[in-house]
Amino acid sequence: MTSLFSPLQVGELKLANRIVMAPLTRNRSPDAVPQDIAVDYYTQRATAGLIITEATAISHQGQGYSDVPGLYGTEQLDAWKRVTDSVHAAGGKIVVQLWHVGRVSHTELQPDGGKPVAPSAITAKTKTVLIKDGVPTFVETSEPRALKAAEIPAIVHTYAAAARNAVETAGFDGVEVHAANGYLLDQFLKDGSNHRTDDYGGSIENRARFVLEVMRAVTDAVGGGKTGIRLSPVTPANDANDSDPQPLFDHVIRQLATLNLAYIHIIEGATGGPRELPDRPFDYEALKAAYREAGGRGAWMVNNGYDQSSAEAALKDGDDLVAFGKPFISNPDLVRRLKEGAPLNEWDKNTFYGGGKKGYTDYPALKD
Ligand code: 8OZ
Repeated sequence: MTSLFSPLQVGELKLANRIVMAPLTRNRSPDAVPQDIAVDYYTQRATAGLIITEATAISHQGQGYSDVPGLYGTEQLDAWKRVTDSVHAAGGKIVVQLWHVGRVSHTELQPDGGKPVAPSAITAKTKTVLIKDGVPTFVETSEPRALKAAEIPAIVHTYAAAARNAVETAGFDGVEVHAANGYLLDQFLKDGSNHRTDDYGGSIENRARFVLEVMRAVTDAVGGGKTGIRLSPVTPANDANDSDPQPLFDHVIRQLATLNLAYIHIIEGATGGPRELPDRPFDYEALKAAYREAGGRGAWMVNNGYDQSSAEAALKDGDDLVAFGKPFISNPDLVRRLKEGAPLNEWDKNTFYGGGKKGYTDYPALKD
């Protein structure tokens, strides 16, 4: 019988179990460079079937928070290589999450202090984090400017270049395109943030064009078997909103089915909140069925507030992988703890974002 501890071939990746470490923003990379403590942090968690790194900017323009890592400079790539070498030596698999925040940014974080970019010049009703003198401070996001259609091909190219560098230079086993949580690609998908009247706005086909161009470019660069995508059909995170998400994501998932992806990663409900939202209903089973009907064979990964018993129930319902977030922050050996039925360490949310080892690499593993 399949359990969380059964291995699974996911695209080109052979995973030891079905327990995935979800991407978790930790704001401990000054100048966008992961530090030595990041090597320890990820290595401590290498028994996860798959580690998905924290969201990692594909370009300076794609940055929206202080001290989040990047993939666009030699020093960043070299630092990530130390992480991947160490995770591999510990027997783990690790993919990097490719991130462009779009309008969820601040002029202070942008090249030359410019406006963040977005599908339309609509400010997100959300906050970002600037770290000042080591203290994380929440600030309103800045007013963005609408991207010109002529600027989009360069961003598509930047995603592909980041993917290629991630695999060829930084040694990642693959990449996950972050198309969730109200960031750039999600902003294009959803009509609350996309008011464009060109080929990238209006109809569902037009709003989905950008993310599908990115997915084709990334899979051309590194192969579908090394590529996943994260979607969040109804999350309100970062002011994301669509008037009719079911047909939108039905279209997206059917197109993705043609790309031979390693996996599809779905955030159910509100990111970090309830999986069911009464005012934003969504049929995830129908989404999965549409993917399979359209020929999609990638692994189906679910995320958001799962525990061991709901995760086992998800596998029974035909999901393939379950991503755990906060439990992995406080339990480096989460896989072993679940397997042995051992108690879990509690997490301290005061040390989620920013800082050093405390709340990062000092959560204890079980003793032998
Ligand atoms: C928490 C804080 C900052 C960013 C996401 C990348 O929600 C994030 C993120 C989460 O996807």
